Amino acid sequence: MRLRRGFGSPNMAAYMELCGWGRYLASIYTYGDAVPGAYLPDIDNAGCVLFWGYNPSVARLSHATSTTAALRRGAKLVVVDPRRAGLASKAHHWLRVRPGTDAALALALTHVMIQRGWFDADFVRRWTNAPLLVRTDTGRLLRDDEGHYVAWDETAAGPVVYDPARGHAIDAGRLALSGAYDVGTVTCRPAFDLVTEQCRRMAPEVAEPITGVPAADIERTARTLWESRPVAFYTWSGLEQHSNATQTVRAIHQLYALTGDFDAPGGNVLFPAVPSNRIDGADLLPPEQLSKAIGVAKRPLGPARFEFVTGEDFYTAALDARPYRVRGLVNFGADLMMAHGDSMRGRDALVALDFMVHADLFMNPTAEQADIVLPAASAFENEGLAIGFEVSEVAQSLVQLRRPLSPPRGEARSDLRIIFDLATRLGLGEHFWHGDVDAGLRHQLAPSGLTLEQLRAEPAGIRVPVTTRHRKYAEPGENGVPQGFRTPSRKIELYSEVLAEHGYPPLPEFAEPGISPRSRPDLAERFPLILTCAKSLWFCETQHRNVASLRSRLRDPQVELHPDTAHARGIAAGDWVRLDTPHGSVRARAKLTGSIDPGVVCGQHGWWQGCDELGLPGYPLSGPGSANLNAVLRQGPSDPISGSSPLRASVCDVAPLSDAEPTPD
Ligand SMILES: Nc1nc2c(c(=O)[nH]1)N[C@H]1C(S)=C(S)[C@@H](COP(=O)(O)OP(=O)(O)OC[C@H]3O[C@@H](n4cnc5c(=O)[nH]c(N)nc54)[C@H](O)[C@@H]3O)O[C@H]1N2
Ligand SMILES: Nc1nc2c(c(=O)[nH]1)N[C@H]1C(S)=C(S)[C@@H](COP(=O)(O)OP(=O)(O)OC[C@H]3O[C@@H](n4cnc5c(=O)[nH]c(N)nc54)[C@H](O)[C@@H]3O)O[C@H]1N2
Ligand SMILES: [Mo]
Repeated sequence: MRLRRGFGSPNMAAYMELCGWGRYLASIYTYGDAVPGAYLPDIDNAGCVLFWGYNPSVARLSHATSTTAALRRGAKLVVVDPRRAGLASKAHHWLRVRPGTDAALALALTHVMIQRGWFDADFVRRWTNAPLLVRTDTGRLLRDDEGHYVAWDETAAGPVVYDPARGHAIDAGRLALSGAYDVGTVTCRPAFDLVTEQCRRMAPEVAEPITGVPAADIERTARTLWESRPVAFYTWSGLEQHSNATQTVRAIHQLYALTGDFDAPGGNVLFPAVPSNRIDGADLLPPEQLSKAIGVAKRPLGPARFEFVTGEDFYTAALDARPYRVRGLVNFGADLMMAHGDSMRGRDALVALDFMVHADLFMNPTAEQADIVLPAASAFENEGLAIGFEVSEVAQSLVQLRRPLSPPRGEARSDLRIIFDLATRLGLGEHFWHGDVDAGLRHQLAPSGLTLEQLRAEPAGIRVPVTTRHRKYAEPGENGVPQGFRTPSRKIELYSEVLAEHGYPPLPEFAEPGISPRSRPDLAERFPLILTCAKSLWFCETQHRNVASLRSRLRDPQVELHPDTAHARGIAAGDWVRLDTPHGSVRARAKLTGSIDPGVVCGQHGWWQGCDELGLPGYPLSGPGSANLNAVLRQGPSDPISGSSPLRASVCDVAPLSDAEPTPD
């Protein structure tokens, strides 16, 4: 980031829109902070853990371990996942949602909570913008002459102004959450009244045929969420790779706000951090470069606002010169072609570049397109500084400078070394401590009070005591007014005026996935099944198929399907099958599982590499013999806010691999 900004580019290309932007943007426009990115589930103290599109048994073992401990002490667990994966088998409620319909489920749960009074009305009045009045004529928040918000005082039966800088003029407990009120010539309703109405339209009986989750389970789950508070939640890539990703996570945030557990013990808490200096060069990018971020015109609230370019927009810039032609790429590790949908368009985009550098441990399909490949040393060959380990107060207090386990091989250098040397040769040495990596680390560490020497002497790490403060939003800020949240209203914004101003729905809504049997009946006959995907326990993303000890655990790409779906197509367990989408076919072995919906199949991305030691094949990037799921998925229609690609709710069919198509073995 520091090199990019020092160089002057506002364009960071990666794949955060496939596992991060949806929830980040949704929470920035709701809480003003990243939830769960920064506000993490306090699983150790939770009464109920909610995992939504997240399988920590594969993805993050520390969360799985603490959840198992929480279950042992009597906490409840709710898992929302189309598959009965990981902890879903231990969950009190496992909701088998149809891929991409999670927003409908969240709205239905919220409806039950509101209707039954299973929500923290006091918190909602005081800390969310639910009491603010919305004009029925324009659908926008009512403002007084000075531009301040207005709410309705139930006791005085009249309007009352809310100025974020001064706080509420009256006790917020008096503010109306429902009803219609005439203010001057306009009829207005508290935002919460609109939330209630919106959720009522998605009552459990309505949501059942959309989501596949029985109405009675929705009712029971809502009860558990309320009765087992505090609720701690986490969402991840199950919700990200969708055309409706941001609104879906907004709907979950709305639900979560109703519990009142935000930043409360056992809820989602911002754990303190050991103080350190920022080193991402935030001040180095000339401000005028920001408006040149690729994608900022198309999605002004999206990743480009934060200097990230989505894969889709990157390819379009490289191939179609929109908004301008991208000519060069300096890439550290990212296997863009394998990671993004439409791998072949990705290859064409990289080919169209004038110049590309790639730093990696191994050659991968993306690296093959580079003009220069720089060999990077692995994490195990480098020193690694970590200031805090995210998941709990205890983990956050640890600072570690990990020792290398062995020297780098050949000409390989650490990424830091490569970056510092590149910077120096580009004339940016002044921003890079003149090439001295240790000096950079010392700068980063300075506020912690620790030195590199102390850390080198204690390779297991040193603890710097930190203390968690809860409900920081209630702490007094200027003039003794509670500081609230980092949103325009300083409240949790159930109604987002920012979204409304940019033409997006101000309240979370469900939109059918862009490619599904319901939204594309024209495709449904030929491709009747819904295709989603999930990570593998044995490999990280598109890596590691070359490592014999891992590949021996999972030799071939897999697709999970229901036995009825398989039998109807003459497929037996372990058979090689052809996975057909509107964009082509790839192969995988059938894994039968009775717990998946017969209309849903789950594939794996990332298969390209062979394993010489086991004599197992690699697979072409696309075309006959390919096992690359992303060759037959597309980057659009993407999420209008985050630009996320619909990799987890598209359509397909499955067929036995015919004799004319030889299997890899
Ligand atoms: N072992 C291992 N660990 C990893 C990784 C890895 O590749 N391997 N990758 C790392 C990275 S980069 C990331 S981003 C994280 C991701 O971590 P996770 O998000 O936990 O990873 P997944 O298993 O892909 O997805 C979680 C669950 O989402 C479900 N899912 C699929 N579609 C939907 C849907 O429409 N709705 C809902 N509610 N659920 C759905 C899947 O069935 C899956 O069980 O893992 C990290 N950790
Ligand atoms: N269909 C589908 N597509 C997906 C996903 C999905 O669930 N389904 N998941 C998406 C997600 S969440 C992500 S994060 C992306 C992952 O996208 P990828 O880019 O495939 O990520 P990785 O496989 O983790 O690593 C890529 C490269 O980093 C290299 N590498 C490892 N360590 C280092 C290092 O220390 N330095 C350097 N320079 N290189 C290193 C590896 O050798 C590898 O070549 O894929 C996305 N694509
Ligand atoms: Mo990811």
